[in-house]
Amino acid sequence: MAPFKSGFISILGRPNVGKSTLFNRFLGDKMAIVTQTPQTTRNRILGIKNVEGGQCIFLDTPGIHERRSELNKRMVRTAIATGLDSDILLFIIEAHSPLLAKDQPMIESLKEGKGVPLLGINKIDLVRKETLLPIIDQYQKLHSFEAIVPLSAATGEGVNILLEEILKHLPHSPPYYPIDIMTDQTERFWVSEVIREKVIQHSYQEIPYSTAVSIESFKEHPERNLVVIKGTVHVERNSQKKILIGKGGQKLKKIGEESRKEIEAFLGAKVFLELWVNVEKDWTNDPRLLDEFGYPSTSTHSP
Ligand SMILES: Nc1nc2c(ncn2[C@@H]2O[C@H](COP(=O)(O)OP(=O)(O)OP(=O)(O)O)[C@@H](O)[C@H]2O)c(=O)[nH]1
Ligand SMILES: [Mg+2]
Repeated sequence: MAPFKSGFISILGRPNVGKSTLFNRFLGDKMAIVTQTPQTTRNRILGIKNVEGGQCIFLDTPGIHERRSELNKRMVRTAIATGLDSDILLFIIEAHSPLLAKDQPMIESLKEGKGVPLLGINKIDLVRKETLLPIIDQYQKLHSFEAIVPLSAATGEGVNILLEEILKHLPHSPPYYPIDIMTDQTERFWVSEVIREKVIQHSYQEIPYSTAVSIESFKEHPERNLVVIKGTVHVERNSQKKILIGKGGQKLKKIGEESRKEIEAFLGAKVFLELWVNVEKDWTNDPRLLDEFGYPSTSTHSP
């Protein structure tokens, strides 16, 4: 019998290329939030897929981008540190807008990692197949990728081929996690992320970049199959608070309703969700608030 394989696969790339969509597709479940707005993912998110003879530990990461605020810096540091520490570095680019010049520094900064580099060209559902060859050619020259796989995380096309490549390059190792563990994230974190997703989907312009969600209380009442959750959406300015609450509180109500439905389905319980909006001036540059809201500075392997 072939020896067991297990290892860590980091999914890396610029914002909005479809890393979280692919992560969820690999895992067959919504474990990371997805929006049409760049810079959605802010933490490294771990998801485990057990296959015959192997265990893949996928790590979704924040998109690598220019660093403006302290939050941006911490997000990018998290992505780089995760990449440097993993067995396989899965870079993702978009088929319809490959940006070699912007991907180059990102790939350079991760070259000192010990992991096997793979490239996934995502969103092929948006392009004609003949546009792919020149992209493959360009990226092959950029780095010695062990495999380059065109795919669509949205439709699933090519995802199994990519999974086979991952399994091929996964190191021999006993499993890192017991078979019944799917993630290391808490229910509280997942709930805060779902609320943040709805906030982003319902807000415009600069607001998505300025919101954080904290869960003040999470009380389970098993006898009534009920969970009572109190959450706060933090924004940076009063004007943002106004927009988020909306006329007569309509927008916040809609965000709350959509979040509640999804949380109920996930927890398999009735949920009472209370949401508040709080203004924390310039929290995206405040180290103390960043720590408090769940974006600690990762000191290892910083670029
Ligand atoms: N057409 C198409 N859209 C996709 C595909 N994969 C992802 N998307 C869309 O691209 C957008 C961004 O997807 P995400 O998965 O959030 O991207 P991300 O790379 O995780 O983004 P950040 O977390 O911001 O770095 C969403 O609107 C997705 O629905 C794909 O294969 N085809
Ligand atoms: Mg993401």
